[in-house]
Amino acid sequence: MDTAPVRTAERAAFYDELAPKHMAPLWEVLRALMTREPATPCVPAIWHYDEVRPYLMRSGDLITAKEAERRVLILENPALAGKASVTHTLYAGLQLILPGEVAPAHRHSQSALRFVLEGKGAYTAVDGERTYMSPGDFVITPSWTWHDHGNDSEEPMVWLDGLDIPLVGFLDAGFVEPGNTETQLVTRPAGDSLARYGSGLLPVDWRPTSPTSPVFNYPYARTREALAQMERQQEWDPCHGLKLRYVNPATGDYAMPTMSTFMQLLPRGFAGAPYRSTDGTVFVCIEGQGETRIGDRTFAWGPRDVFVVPSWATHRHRAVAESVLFSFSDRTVQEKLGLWREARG
Ligand code: 1HN
Repeated sequence: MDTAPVRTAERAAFYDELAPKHMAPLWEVLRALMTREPATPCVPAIWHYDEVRPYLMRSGDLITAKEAERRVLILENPALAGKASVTHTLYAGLQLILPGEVAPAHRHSQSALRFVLEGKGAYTAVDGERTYMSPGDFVITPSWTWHDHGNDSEEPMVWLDGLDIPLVGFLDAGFVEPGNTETQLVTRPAGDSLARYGSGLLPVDWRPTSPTSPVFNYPYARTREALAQMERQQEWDPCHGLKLRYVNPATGDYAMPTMSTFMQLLPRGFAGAPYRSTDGTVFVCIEGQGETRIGDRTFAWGPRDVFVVPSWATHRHRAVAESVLFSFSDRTVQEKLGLWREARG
């Protein structure tokens, strides 16, 4: 299994005969098809917010949110240039919406998550309900739901978009439909979903009709409060510090069917143990300061910086100040398929 068979002249001639018949010898490619361990071409990378923000603001001078439909700068894995992918399965981008702007309604099979980085008071509307967003909020646009964004505030608003675009593309399962109105009709008051489904209660006769969480904004204030309360127990995971996963309150499963999302607290001075898992992961710092060593490279991060850890890359986090990291990956998909693995040390 370790060395390829010799490519004799006779064999090569045979392969040449196979090609026009749309056939190929497996034994020539087996070692590339199946590797002892995941061998992703993806590389680690970081986008420092201070460096990226001026480009985002320049895009704001060049095109309106309406003309662009979504004014986003894609964060591409350096090894996947031109592929609109931050990992093989995930897309990431930074979206800017300026005061008074609207990003028109549409819907698509791809699921989206938003993680708010800057600004306060712009909204995203999902299925007739607007949610007003603040930094650190984790907001969901479920598959095939109408959604539009608007900024009624006085400040630019920036969030990180995470979508399952490459995964859905690989499955050839994507549909998109433009809305026939720019802004969808508001049919429910802001905060309705969170009260209805996110208060440790559920409407008595309600049954889920979708695998996505019925809560579509997980406000940072609540998440931070949970972390602050739990921190008092001083129970730290050697690799993750204190790490929570976002859940669908109706099922206990991850909040979204194709992307897992997490929030973790690293105490000041935390020096994490090495860890790796098969889900390439995008991290965003929302508070604090630290660094993550990925393979043999070290990436220093601070608030609003985004970095990506490829599948099966050994990494360890350190925190100079108490830090909070949001992250997302395709872990839920891998778990469902019985593929997900992790290793410590
Ligand atoms: C999209 O619809 C949004 O709704 C963001 O905000 C990013 C990237 C590619 C295709 C559709 C949004 C997107 C997107």
